[in-house]
Amino acid sequence: GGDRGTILTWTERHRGMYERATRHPFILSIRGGTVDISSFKRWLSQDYIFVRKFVPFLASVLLKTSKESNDTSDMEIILGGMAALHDEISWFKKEASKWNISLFDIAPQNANKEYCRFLESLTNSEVSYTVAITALWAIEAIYQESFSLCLEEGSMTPSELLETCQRWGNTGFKEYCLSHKRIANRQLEQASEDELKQAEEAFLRILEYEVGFWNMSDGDA
Ligand code: HMH
Repeated sequence: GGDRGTILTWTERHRGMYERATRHPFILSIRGGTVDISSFKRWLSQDYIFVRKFVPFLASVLLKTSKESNDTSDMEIILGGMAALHDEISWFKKEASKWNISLFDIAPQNANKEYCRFLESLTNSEVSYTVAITALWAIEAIYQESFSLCLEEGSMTPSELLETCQRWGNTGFKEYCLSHKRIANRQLEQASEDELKQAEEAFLRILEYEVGFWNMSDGDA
């Protein structure tokens, strides 16, 4: 806790796991220019399924915001995320057609199913706004950190993957993630011990699910 913020304390406490989620071999292969395109296509297809399930999760966060937040600007931030998600779904369709992927007949893999089931469990009205916004921050921040690595100077990201990396690696998305982090830290500052425990637990589970998600790109998962 304290002035540094709970999120920073947790990312430091679980640094190893955090780095496994944000510097996964799949991401490093994009960054290094050696990515296997069939891995990329597998990731893209699975992520489309995930993003569709992410919509009701974000809607549940919006609902919790309206009921539990004391700061009216929170709602605008989440609502902005909803608009961005609408755009994202169109982008997935366009990107899939660029790679000749049909989005209609994709079977979700187990790691994806488990992650989506966890997302659904977070939509429960008994899950507090504090826990939900912490989870939302973690889910978005992992993608933001991962894909921004692929845009850093010296990275050798293939040009046909730059648009994907910019989708989550751009500065606007970084700002969006920082807004979630600020809200989460503010909520966690006032949270009970029990709620803190639940939020940290959700954070850890998300790190594990994200690693499992990246692992699917490998094809043997
Ligand atoms: C698996 N995690 C996964 N997919 C995403 N699109 C994001 C996070 C970010 O929205």
